[in-house]
Amino acid sequence: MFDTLQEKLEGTFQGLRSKGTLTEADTDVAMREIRLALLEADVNFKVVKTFVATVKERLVGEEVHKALDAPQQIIKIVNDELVRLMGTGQSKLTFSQRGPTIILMAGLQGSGKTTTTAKLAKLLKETEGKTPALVACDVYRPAAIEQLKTVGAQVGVPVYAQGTDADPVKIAEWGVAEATANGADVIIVDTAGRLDIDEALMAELVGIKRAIKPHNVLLVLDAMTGQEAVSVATRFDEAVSFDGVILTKLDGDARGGAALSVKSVTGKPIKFVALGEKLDALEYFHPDRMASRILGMGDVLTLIEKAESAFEEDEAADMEARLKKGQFTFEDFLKQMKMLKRMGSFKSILSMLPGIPKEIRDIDIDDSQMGRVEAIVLSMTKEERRNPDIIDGARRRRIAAGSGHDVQAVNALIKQFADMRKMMKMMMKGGGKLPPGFGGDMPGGMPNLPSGGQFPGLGR
Ligand SMILES: Nc1nc2c(ncn2[C@@H]2O[C@H](COP(=O)(O)OP(=O)(O)OP(=O)(O)O)[C@@H](O)[C@H]2O)c(=O)[nH]1
Ligand SMILES: [Mg+2]
Repeated sequence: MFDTLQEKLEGTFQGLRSKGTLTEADTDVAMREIRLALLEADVNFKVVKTFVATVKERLVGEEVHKALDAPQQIIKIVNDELVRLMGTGQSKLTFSQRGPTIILMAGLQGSGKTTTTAKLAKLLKETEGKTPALVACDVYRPAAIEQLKTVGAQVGVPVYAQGTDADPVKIAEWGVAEATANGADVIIVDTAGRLDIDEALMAELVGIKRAIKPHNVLLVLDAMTGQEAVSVATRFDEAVSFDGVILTKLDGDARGGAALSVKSVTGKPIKFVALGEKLDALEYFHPDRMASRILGMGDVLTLIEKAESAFEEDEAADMEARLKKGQFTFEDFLKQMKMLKRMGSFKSILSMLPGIPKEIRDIDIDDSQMGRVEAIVLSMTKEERRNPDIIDGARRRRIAAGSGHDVQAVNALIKQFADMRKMMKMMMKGGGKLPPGFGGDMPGGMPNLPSGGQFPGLGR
């Protein structure tokens, strides 16, 4: 699903992440790529235009978050805006307070109404503990009623049908009454498909709607039809007015345009998505999850969120200032370790970062090593942590004894720390940022983890 879009955006973000800082030109290129990717994914051009404008505006105006570097900012904003585009929050069905909840299904021929009717019954039965029933109002195709009976049986819900001679409006009224009498608390009415917006059939749909007063009119849209789906939605809305959309066939090579445009163009939320022919392939629609799926980087976003919450902005600014002056101390180091711990194990952090070679992901990083380093640093006095230069032989022996490690371990840690400080100072003098990668991207300069080895005491 969304493969092309995902690939394109992934490429764009990969390019961004390989840079430490972004120039205005970098950002322009990225925005152009995002715009093209969306257009190619068949997103309505007006939607794309507004989308790109909003992202740009936020990039310029946004208070820059300290814990995020420029590429991360863009990813976060694009993600936020994708979520907003598809609707904020999950959109639920309206359940009736008194009597059964009635759902009317509408849509073009072959969009997936009948299949989805059964899927929805199954979903509501299983996740909401409902007792659904189905009503067959498609009298134009003899096989349609049989089809609904078959899928209904497969999901274990009764199907109310009267054959092909009766009037669909009458069938709907009768079916709802019967199903109610028999104890159904959700009644889903399947209707005939239209090849195109057909006046007579549309009038019939309006008639059914008037007769049974559904709590939810759901439009079933085939995501494979791309932008066409959006114009279908607009026209259906004008004719019958619906409450929400079910997007089907998202498992195919749908380019995603419909998912991304329909809410924005019609104002009606996507309530469910269907991802296959099987009767359990229906899911509630979560805009946030869909955005991560499209960006193909749910994990990166999780990481960004974690970094945001773990790192106090003031702390970061403080640390950065000291770092620039070459005054990074064991105290700062301790703070960073605490932050790292809050974010999870080294390994889980590595696994969340994109672009980390597999060999490095697979390195067995022992978090207890971190514990050892911490123990040594904690055995230092405040004075020693602030001013490592005073740590002479006697002090080293005391620290070793206090931390339960030998003097060699203390020596190694202090040496590596000194090297790291020298390196940071050099880089800061060069006016540059720390090297890209996790460490370098964090203000305050985490030692550069992915390229390994620099973490004092880890012995690599
Ligand atoms: N791959 C895939 N196929 C689907 C999905 N939903 C429905 N289909 C298939 O699409 C075809 C049409 O589905 P139906 O449920 O008969 O569509 P309909 O809207 O009831 O069609 P009419 O009654 O003719 O208007 C069937 O072959 C379904 O199996 C989906 O999410 N993914
Ligand atoms: Mg059908």
